[in-house]
Amino acid sequence: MGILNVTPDSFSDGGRFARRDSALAKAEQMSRDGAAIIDVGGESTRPGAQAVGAAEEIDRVLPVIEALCHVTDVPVSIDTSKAEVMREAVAAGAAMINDVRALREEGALEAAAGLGRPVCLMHMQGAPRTMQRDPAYLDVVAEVIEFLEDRRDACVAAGIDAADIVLDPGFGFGKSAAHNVELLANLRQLSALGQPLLAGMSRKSTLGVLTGREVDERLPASIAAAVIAALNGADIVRVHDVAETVDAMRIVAAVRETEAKQ
Ligand code: PT1
Repeated sequence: MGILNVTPDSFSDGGRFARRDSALAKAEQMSRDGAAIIDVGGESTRPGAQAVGAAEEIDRVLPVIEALCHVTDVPVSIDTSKAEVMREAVAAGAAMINDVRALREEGALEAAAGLGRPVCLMHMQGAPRTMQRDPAYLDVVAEVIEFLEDRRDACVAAGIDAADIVLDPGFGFGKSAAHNVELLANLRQLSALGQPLLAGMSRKSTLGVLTGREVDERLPASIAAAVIAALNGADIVRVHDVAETVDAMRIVAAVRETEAKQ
């Protein structure tokens, strides 16, 4: 899954057409590089980020999703927590809903159930603006599993097909570096829920803590994290650097195939 941020801080703003064209060019490159999904997001949810209104979010992502769905067959995922954005994005062609708040916002669960698209449910402790202040758990792995199981069950009760539910531990969302490492090491335990897993660690601050590297120097660490996630059961990895990660996943796949034959 290639990341396509359509937030003001991700573009040196030359206006909305420049924003749309620049996003499209990036998406087309990711699809040539082998992305299986392109994840379009108009709300920054990284630590410290401010909330954004639905109208502003729609204004950012809709032109990109519309244009993108015309020029590529790669499924587009909409990274949002808002019911209205989900509806508009799916009407414009989005194939999947990725919600870092696991459909807990008002109306989101009903909207997603009505749209009949696969959903990704992510774990987060707190809210983006404040979640890194003092993240605390008794047992981070057990608590993330319990949360995801509850949200999965709520989605099934609301009418979402269990086969359409992807789960994500939410690396970096209300978690210390040690919490994130513990989740990565124990990702296999989440497979017991029986759902596909998504992992997103690309360029995140935990990789900075572990390597001492700035955000634009975290590609090797990001690839290592993606490989470990894949070996520990992740079905989808959400990344900035698609070409490099696809190469790494080819090695994982080759080893997997050999193991399966033994
Ligand atoms: C994610 C994810 C996401 N991450 C899913 N969607 C972000 N399903 C946005 C940092 O510590 O992991 N899974 N959508 C981006 N969020 C962050 C969080 C970015 C933490 C950076 C950090 O640097």
